[in-house]
Amino acid sequence: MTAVDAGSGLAAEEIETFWSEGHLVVRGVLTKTEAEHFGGLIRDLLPRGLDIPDHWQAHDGRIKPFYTPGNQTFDGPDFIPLYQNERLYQIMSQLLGSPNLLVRDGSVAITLRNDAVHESELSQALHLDPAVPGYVDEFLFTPEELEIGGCYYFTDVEPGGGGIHVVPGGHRVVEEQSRAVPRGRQRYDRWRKFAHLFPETVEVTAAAGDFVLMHHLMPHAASHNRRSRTRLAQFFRYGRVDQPYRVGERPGDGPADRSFNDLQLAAMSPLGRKLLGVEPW
Ligand SMILES: O=C(O)CCC(=O)C(=O)O
Ligand SMILES: [Fe+2]
Repeated sequence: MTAVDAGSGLAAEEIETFWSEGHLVVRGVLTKTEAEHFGGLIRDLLPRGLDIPDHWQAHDGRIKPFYTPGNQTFDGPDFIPLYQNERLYQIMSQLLGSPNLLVRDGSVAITLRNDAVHESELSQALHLDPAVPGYVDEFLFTPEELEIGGCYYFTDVEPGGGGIHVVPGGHRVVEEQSRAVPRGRQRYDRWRKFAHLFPETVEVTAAAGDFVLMHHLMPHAASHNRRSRTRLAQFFRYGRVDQPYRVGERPGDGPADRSFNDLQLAAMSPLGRKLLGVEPW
């Protein structure tokens, strides 16, 4: 598994690895203390009585909390530092070729041990989370269209520990397969039924505080956690402010009229205010 230290931006060969593999582990974006802190916030989302709210999702030991019904974005004041992390921002702007970025998503996953025997180690269908709305016929493959997402691990994820699965180089196959036909964005039922193209996947193991970077056309899926340690993760996606599609149009978008209260605003740095769209770049 390719991994780099987050001390500064990525080196030229690390950037090359990201473009060729479509994923990269950036080590130590958070300190161990920070990872423990944010992991604690996620543990605290679980109701003390362990009754999983009706509006949350729970599949095969993977619990997906919802902040409010229909809304997976955890962007309360305590979570704001993760959106505006300086090192992650630096890396994202290197890869996206612009300092002027926006951040979205903020969904959380808690993957508990699951001993059930399944045909596949994946607990989700292999899927893309593309930054291109489903009604669009063609991907543009421009830097403006690109989104780079991924997740923080707040716990150490060892093999079989519920790590996200990816397909090294899979984003390039998605591009080739889309370019090969007219209306490539619509291929394989809008790129929702393509698992047969990728029989092999790789689990991304990493440590608490690492960030798993992923190209938005990277095929990926959650996996069963066969270990005692619960996997805690939170997902973020960065794109350029000149992205052709607006908030509210793309898969995974929340409502277009996103607004923040005084406590959220108080937690935002000058960078965070721009990344979260409160102030223009
Ligand atoms: O939890 C994971 O490892 C992956 C989750 C994911 O890709 C999703 O929910 O879209
Ligand atoms: Fe996903």
